[in-house]
Amino acid sequence: MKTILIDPPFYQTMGLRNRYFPYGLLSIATSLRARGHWAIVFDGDANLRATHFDYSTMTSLYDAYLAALRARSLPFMDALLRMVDQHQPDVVGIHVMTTKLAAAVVLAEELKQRFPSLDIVFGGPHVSLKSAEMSTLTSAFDTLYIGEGEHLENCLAGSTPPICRQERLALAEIPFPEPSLLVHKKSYSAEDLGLLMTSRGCPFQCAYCATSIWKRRVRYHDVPAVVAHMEYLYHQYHVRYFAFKDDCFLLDPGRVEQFCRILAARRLRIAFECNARIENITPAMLRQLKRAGLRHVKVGVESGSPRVLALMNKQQDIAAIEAAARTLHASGIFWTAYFLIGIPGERREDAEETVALLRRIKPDFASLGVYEPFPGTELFNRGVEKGLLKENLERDDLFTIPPNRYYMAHKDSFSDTMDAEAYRSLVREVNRLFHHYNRHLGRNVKRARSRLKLYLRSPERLLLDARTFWSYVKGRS
Ligand code: B12
Ligand code: SF4
Repeated sequence: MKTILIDPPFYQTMGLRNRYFPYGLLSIATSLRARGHWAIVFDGDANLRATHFDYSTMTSLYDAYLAALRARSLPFMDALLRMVDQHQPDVVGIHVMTTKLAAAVVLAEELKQRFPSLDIVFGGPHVSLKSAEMSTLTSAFDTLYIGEGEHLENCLAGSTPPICRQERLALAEIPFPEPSLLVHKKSYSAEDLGLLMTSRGCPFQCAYCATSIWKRRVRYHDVPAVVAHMEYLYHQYHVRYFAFKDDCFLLDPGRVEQFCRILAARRLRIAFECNARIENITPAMLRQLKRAGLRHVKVGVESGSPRVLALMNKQQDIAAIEAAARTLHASGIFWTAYFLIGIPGERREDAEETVALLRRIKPDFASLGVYEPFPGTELFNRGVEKGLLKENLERDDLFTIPPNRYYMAHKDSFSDTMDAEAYRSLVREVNRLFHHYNRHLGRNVKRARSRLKLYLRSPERLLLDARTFWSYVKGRS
């Protein structure tokens, strides 16, 4: 079987720099290759023409995304059509996240029009969560694939209904993604190739998070296999900085201890970052991780309001957040706190408590998310019940509504506690405060120090970070 797997362009339509490579698609391609099939990955967001570097301005760039969709002129379209023509694959698989849904639909339709007999498969989080909706938006596909795609060849076209369901796979049988299968391999920095997922699944159920696609049981890759793959990327692709994007990398202390021990024994000169939950932050664990190369931890703080934390089903309290912040500061490791505002039920006072918490815990970087409803989340279901959200999109929405406003039942606000103008002005105000907070010189120096080794090895990263920082300062001053 010959397969081209495509990540639809999204950031590229807005000139934004993308980070990383399409991990899930590369995992599928690598698995297919291991069983003797031919497969490559075409990344429609490969960084060939980036002009913007500040993601916090993304919502203001959505007009460019919508314009590209309406004109049906997506970046890379010609190159992609040429590639399909040249390789004549049996299957084209398209990755669909909710944010990229419209681009995926346009891409599939253009491909179907040009190559009517091509077998087109849609897969990815949005398809796994909203397969019934997909059929109402377009008919330019042969199969909707629900679940993990590594065994794609088991799903053949012509099945009725055109839906394939894959049970969860044993991670021991799934090889790590092989970068040489990326069509645009030269457009990634060594750091971009350091993206790694060592587990799948999360036992928690935060109400805004779509991790239900993985179910709650956590599956792990064996630690020795993880370190062996790091070593491979180190030697083959010169990766010196790894980003572990596991939902909760520090969940199992025994596994973390094993990871640090095996990694230390390999004596690689690397650094890494990971995501963590508050309750997994302990001084002992941070000490061993720092010795192993941990330079950046990203922690979900989310809100300073106990009421909103409960609405989010976050299962953490303010005292625990403050204790973890003290531990992180004492460790000297650079840390980012993620915050989220604007969920249904949140009031202005709650957002003010979040800003007050930010000022008390003083993370090295404060990332602010503004609520966007994603199908498959508890907040989505509650929003539909309350009449704030509609259950399904209509085809027109794809070309007229920016992705951060998908599923809104009423124009302009998801809020049931504020009118649209009050909601908008709160978001603007909190955004400004966070932006101001992140411009602090001392914190930026600490970030640069945490990336010193990386800069010494790859000076172009320093240039890129400086450019990102500058566009951040310039864009919002
Ligand atoms: C790393 C990551 C990112 C990276 C991107 C990395 C990359 N290029 O791969 C960055 C930081 C850029 C990112 C950004 C965002 N992300 Co993100 N991200 C993740 C994370 C943590 C891991 C993704 C991953 O590699 N998973 C492992 C692989 C193996 O899984 P996978 O990609 O889903 O692919 C598997 C299956 O879905 C399926 N599959 C996927 N595509 C296809 C295609 C075919 C044809 C087939 C057959 C099967 C198939 O098979 C794959 C292999 O098993 C996930 C959470 C998670 N645990 O998955 C969130 C997640 C994907 N992100 C999410 C969100 C919301 C976002 C943002 C919108 C956040 C924001 N507000 O800005 C942006 C949007 C990005 C965009 N391009 O549109 C949501 C998606 C929800 C949804 N309904 O789409 C997730 C699920 C987080 C969550 N728990 O809610 N993200
Ligand atoms: S936000 Fe993190 S901890 Fe919560 S359910 Fe999602 S992945 Fe798990």
